[in-house]
Amino acid sequence: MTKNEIADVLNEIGVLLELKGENPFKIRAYQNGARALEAIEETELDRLIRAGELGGIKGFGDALVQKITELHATGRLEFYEKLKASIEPGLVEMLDIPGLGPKKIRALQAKLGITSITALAEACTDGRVAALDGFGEKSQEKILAGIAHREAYGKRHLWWEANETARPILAGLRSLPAVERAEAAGSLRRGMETIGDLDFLVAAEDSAPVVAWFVAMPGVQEITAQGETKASVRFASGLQADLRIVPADQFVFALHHFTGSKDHNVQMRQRALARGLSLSEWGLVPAEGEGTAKEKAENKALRTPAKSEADLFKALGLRFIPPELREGLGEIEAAEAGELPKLVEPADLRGAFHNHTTASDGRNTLAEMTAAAEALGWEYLGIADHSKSSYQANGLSEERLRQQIAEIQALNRSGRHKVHVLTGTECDILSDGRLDYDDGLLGELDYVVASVHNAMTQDEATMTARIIRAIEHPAVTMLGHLTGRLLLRREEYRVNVGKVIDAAIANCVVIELNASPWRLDLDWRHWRKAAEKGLMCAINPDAHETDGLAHVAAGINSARKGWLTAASVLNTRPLAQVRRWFKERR
Ligand code: DGT
Ligand code: CA
Ligand code: CA
Ligand code: ZN
Repeated sequence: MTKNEIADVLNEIGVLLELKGENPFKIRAYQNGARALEAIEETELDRLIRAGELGGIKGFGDALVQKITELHATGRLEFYEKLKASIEPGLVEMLDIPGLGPKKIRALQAKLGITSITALAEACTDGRVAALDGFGEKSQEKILAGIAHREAYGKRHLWWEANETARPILAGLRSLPAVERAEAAGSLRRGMETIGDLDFLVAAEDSAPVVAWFVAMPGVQEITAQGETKASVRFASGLQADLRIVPADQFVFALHHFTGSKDHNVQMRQRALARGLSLSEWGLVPAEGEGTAKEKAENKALRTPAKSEADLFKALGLRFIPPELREGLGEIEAAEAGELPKLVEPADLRGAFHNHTTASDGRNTLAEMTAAAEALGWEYLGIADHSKSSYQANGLSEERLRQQIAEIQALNRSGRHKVHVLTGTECDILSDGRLDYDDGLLGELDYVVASVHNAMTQDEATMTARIIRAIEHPAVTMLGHLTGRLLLRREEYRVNVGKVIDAAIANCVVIELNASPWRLDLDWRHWRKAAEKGLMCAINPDAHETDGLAHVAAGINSARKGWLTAASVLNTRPLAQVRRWFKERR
């Protein structure tokens, strides 16, 4: 196990112990242990364990040393597994509800005997929760809203997580001898930010072994449908997956159909009809004449052949439309006119600006983040740790930020890495729109990302004015996660996005496309129009650990859905041009 995974387990032990009402000192020992672990380098942990010197670190007692060593060596911990098994699963589930921590959950259990979310919903509806000490009407309402939200959104899944599930399934399908072609379709292929279910499409003459393999995959919790050429399954996460198997000559039409979106499909069918053709999942055939679309498609003389989707589009007088654009938002008109943009691609990125280290709430050190960026082949890595008002995220004081600047400059001078590290900050936009550091310090940085992290419930006019005030500050280079949404978890701030975009353009301020799979903020639906008006984008992973840098892939999806080309994305440019852009905008 890596040190970050070990730290996750320690943190979770802390939460579970708190749920059990254990001694606060014991709980804090795990929390502190996790934090201390996050702050040391991976290689340092290996060395300490090998040398038997882990106990020398402040805060690591014998019990902790034993547990870390066991996790590091085996990836498992008996103590943790027993602890988990000793707690009602319903109590652990309640932790997902905003506003409910271990203390409150314990109180609900102790005073009202509540051990499940269903029982909790009932108690809220009856008003029994509001009557408890430390709860009240407001918090009862909030809990009920949280439960409703969980039900409404619990059915969708983050693209990133859905893709992690889909990848091995696709590889598995492709490795079956019976399978000629296999693709993931649906919203996953279109790069939507959340996914209802997975859709797999396979070309095979003999479908039985494919269905048999699919329903017997590891992790399948339930088989919800099973037929000769299709099947549906559900995983423990609640995510469902559909499989369809078609003959090879139908594959392209089925792939196009099941990629969607519905709106795109409807417009494509209308276009086909206008040309006397009928387009369906079975094929492209003449609209006139005897028989259903399916029967016609089975007649080789009638159907239009297509080896790839490009052939299908071409048969309707269109350029190939990338799946991300297939939302029925003008892509067909653009394809007809030959005006589809050349969309930004993963390989275009040369770095990113908004990343954290252990100096604030990141889990990897500056050196580790830099090495990870280098491994990705990046030319530059921007460090933007939290500012001092974000004390919950261990934001940097002026003194610590100056230290970090010096540390980064020394790292760059050392020539140890090919990647150049840029000095930045994720500076809080205070509730009145002022910034969290003075102008002198901000001026010492390569760039400034300004973000809202508190007073998130301001009304629309106040929030909009607050953000625009920050944008108008000459030191601000870019705006972080404009709306503050957390997908499936937290709504956007009330903010007039259009006004903020106009202000950013007027002040030459970049708006980031925060690529964290939980954020994808600013939403792709705004980007096409904004970029046409001249807004500059930066695809920022907001990485809090080395693995987080890879999240730029999710940002690329959203950027492509927003019709963005490399020219509108600042971090596709070489370092020298980025520097010039920073300088000339002032
Ligand atoms: P999701 O799963 O909710 O994230 O979204 P999709 O787009 O993956 O939708 P899904 O799984 O229900 O169906 C996959 C594709 O199949 C969808 O994008 C378009 C196509 N499709 C499904 N039902 C219909 C329909 O009633 N009419 C048309 N034209 N296409 C459909
Ligand atoms: Ca789907
Ligand atoms: Ca589906
Ligand atoms: Zn932030």
